[in-house]
Amino acid sequence: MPGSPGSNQSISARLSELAQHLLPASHVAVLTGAGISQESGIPTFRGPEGLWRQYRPEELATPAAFRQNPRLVWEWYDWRRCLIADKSPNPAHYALVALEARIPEFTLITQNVDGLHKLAGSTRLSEIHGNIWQVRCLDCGRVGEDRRVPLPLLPYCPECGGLLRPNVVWFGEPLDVDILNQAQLALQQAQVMLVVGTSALVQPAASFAYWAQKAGALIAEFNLEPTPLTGQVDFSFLGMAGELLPQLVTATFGA
Ligand code: BV8
Ligand code: ZN
Repeated sequence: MPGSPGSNQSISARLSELAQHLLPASHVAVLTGAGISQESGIPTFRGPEGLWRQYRPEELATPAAFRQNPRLVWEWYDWRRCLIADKSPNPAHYALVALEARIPEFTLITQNVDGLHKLAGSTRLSEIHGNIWQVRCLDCGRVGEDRRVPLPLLPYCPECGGLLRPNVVWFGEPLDVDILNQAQLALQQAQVMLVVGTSALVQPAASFAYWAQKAGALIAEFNLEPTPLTGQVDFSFLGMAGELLPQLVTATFGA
């Protein structure tokens, strides 16, 4: 299999091989995870310095945890918001903006809630797990942006006074059905799919590459380490997304 993990071709030769598939592609889908923001200084979930390290996801990123202890859950999200507030997109985010400008039907599906893809200028963007800068009212359902750092210990709805929650998808919560349908369509139509910086553990996002591959897409994974996906992909690039993705853009469209 070309460019597969075992091949001893150089990375630039494998990137050029992938570029030959990317250049003529009219439909491209990209899935990103926390790894694409790691070089911006935002800890990933499951890495050694991971966000989940201090806490277990089941303890915090669930509706039950919020019902039981909204203060603790908000403390964790507020700590993450303060951490993210002064971080900027890195070359990997900008490389995807460059691809979006050059590929007719480009869809970026992100699991990240940090908002860095939007900040970098991505517009064909689907934030399937929500956005940490948005809040949702438990009473009137109002969704709005709230960029206060820090937040009041418990934030309340400016409209009705109801308790606010982060507008993100927690474990055990379904993804927005329209967003999921849009993603599924993009994955069905993709000729090439890039999977960047995700441990491919959380469903349904971890199945997206299989869906695309079944529909005929060529799959390229970019990660620091192998994942459950690596054995199935057409190209596996082990390295920093902030280095590899700009090299892919240059290999495909020139400097
Ligand atoms: C649902 C938002 C159904 C909140 C997140 C048993 C089997 C299968 C599934 C389940 C199961 N039990 C429960 C489930 C379902 C569950 C699930 O998948 N659990 C897993 C843990 C087994 N899924 C759900 O609950 C989903 N909903 O299934 O609903 C349903 C249907 C109808 C009605 C009711 C219910 C909802 C899941 C969404 C959870 N929300 N986040 C928040 O952020 O606080 S998940 C969170 O982890 C992130 O959003 C992200 O999506 C996810 C995965 O993390 P990654 O992004 O992959 O990050 P990670 O740290 O893991 O990995 C980073 C990677 O980057 C590493 O590989 C690393 O090597 C690499 N990297 C690091 N640096 C770099 C790099 N790569 C390149 N360059 C670098 N520089
Ligand atoms: Zn309200």
